[in-house]
Amino acid sequence: MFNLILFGPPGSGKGTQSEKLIASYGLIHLSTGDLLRNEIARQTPLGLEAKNFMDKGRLVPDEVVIGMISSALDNNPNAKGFLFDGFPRTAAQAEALDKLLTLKQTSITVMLALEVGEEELVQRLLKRGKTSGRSDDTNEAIIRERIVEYHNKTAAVADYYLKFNKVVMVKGEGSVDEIFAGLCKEIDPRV
Ligand code: B4P
Repeated sequence: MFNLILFGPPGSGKGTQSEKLIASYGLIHLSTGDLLRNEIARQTPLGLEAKNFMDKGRLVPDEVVIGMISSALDNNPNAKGFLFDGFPRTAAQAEALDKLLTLKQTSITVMLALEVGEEELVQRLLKRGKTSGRSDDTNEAIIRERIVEYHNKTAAVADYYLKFNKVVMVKGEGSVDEIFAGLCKEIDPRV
């Protein structure tokens, strides 16, 4: 199996590039952000709990997202590989993911980490906020809080995979197609 983590700060292009990558490589796309927004849209108890955190720019509790990913893995027994988008976001989530994949006799192949400067991130998210209807994209203070959460809790996830020599940095600024080409260059020799 080929299992890819697409990593990077909020607004770095994970969702944008994931759409192109799943079309090219036939991976199952697991985006915790999309799964959570789906729960919110359906007004489930999990969604109502998650919304409280997301609207403030905070991460949703680990047990909530780990449970969602565990179910999603079980629901796709014949996948040829997974693209994890926005997950893991904490060291605890990374450890839980490794355990879940070990149970399935597989592991993470590589983490591709998109590098984008902070002001570019803020501008991209504010621009998306004008049309997306996403409450976490419209307020600059909340966007900056998401970036603080990233530095405090999520950046450590790259350190976790660095120990296993699985992290590759990829330039995340430029056109969507240029960035996609940079990602494919790293994936092609590994699939
Ligand atoms: P996510 O849904 O994961 O999304 P995101 O951080 O907003 O960023 P993404 O990286 O996917 O966006 P993209 O750049 O593609 O998270 C939302 C929230 O959910 C989190 O804050 C958290 O509360 C919660 N959550 C999710 N997963 C969690 C977890 N595992 N644990 C705990 N909480 C979790 O797009 C940004 C914009 O940039 C778009 O408008 C796009 O068009 C634009 N863009 C993309 N590429 C560009 C380029 N090359 N040039 C210019 N603009 C570009």
